Amino acid sequence: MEVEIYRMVLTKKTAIIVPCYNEAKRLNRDAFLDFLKGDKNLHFLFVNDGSRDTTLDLLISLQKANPTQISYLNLEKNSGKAEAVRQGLMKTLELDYINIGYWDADLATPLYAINNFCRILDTSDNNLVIGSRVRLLGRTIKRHAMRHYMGRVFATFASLVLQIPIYDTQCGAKIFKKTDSLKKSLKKPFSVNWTFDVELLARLALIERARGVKEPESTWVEYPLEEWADVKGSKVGWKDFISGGLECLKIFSLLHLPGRKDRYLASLID
Ligand SMILES: Nc1nc2c(ncn2[C@@H]2O[C@H](COP(=O)(O)OP(=O)(O)O)[C@@H](O)[C@H]2O)c(=O)[nH]1
Ligand SMILES: [Mg+2]
Repeated sequence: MEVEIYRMVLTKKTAIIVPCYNEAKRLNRDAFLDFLKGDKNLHFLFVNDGSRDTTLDLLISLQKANPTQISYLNLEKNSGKAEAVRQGLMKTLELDYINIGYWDADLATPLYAINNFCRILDTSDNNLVIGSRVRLLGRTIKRHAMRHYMGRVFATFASLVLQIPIYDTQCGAKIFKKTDSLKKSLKKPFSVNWTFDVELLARLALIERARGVKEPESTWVEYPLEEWADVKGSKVGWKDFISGGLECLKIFSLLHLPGRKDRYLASLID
């Protein structure tokens, strides 16, 4: 009994989008179901991104196992992670949630970090918590060396494009407070796919600055994760690193070429 009380974490109403593309083998059904027992205010919205395996069947069975806290959205055609996450976020923005985020299906970031992120959002003025894979003593960040170094190059580039000193844009664990700026930043499909996190942050920063909301530096928090692990079965490879660099250049052009920024901003807030 005491254990149950200890585990019960009452976050404000939170919805987490879990994008799924061919995740039938990797998705840990029990981990999601067990985690929900500890927080009745938490909801998972799985987005099946046109999977060609039995992911949809798995999501249907998950939803049946806990219909009040699990739902799914089925995209018939594979649209990429960016669009899958955007569709999921837009769906939950229409509903009554205070915190809205996304989490990779492979649980590279363990689910318990959701509690830590929400605690920050629920007890501060911060409106975004970003999972950050920083290798510090006492933390367990298991990342293949090559992916780590490629990731560091990319993250440095992304931070320069954003002109925000952010350490890790690419970790698939982020939770936002529901705000009008977030809604506006999801209005249009992203121009990029794997680096959509960078474009989403760029949009949020542009919109918030235009509205005179506090600078992102003072309302966003990077949370150094206690644990993170590269999970086998990633579909991201060398080619994606190169296309990620090209995508980042595209975001750079949207933000920094003369006249583009204003047009880009107008397309989001009009
Ligand atoms: N590869 C891939 N992943 C997708 C797609 N749509 C959604 N996802 C999800 O994006 C998340 C991250 O994928 P993963 O292959 O683990 O990428 P990595 O962790 O960056 O190596 C997982 O939850 C996938 O199921 C897609 O079109 N392709
Ligand atoms: Mg992964």
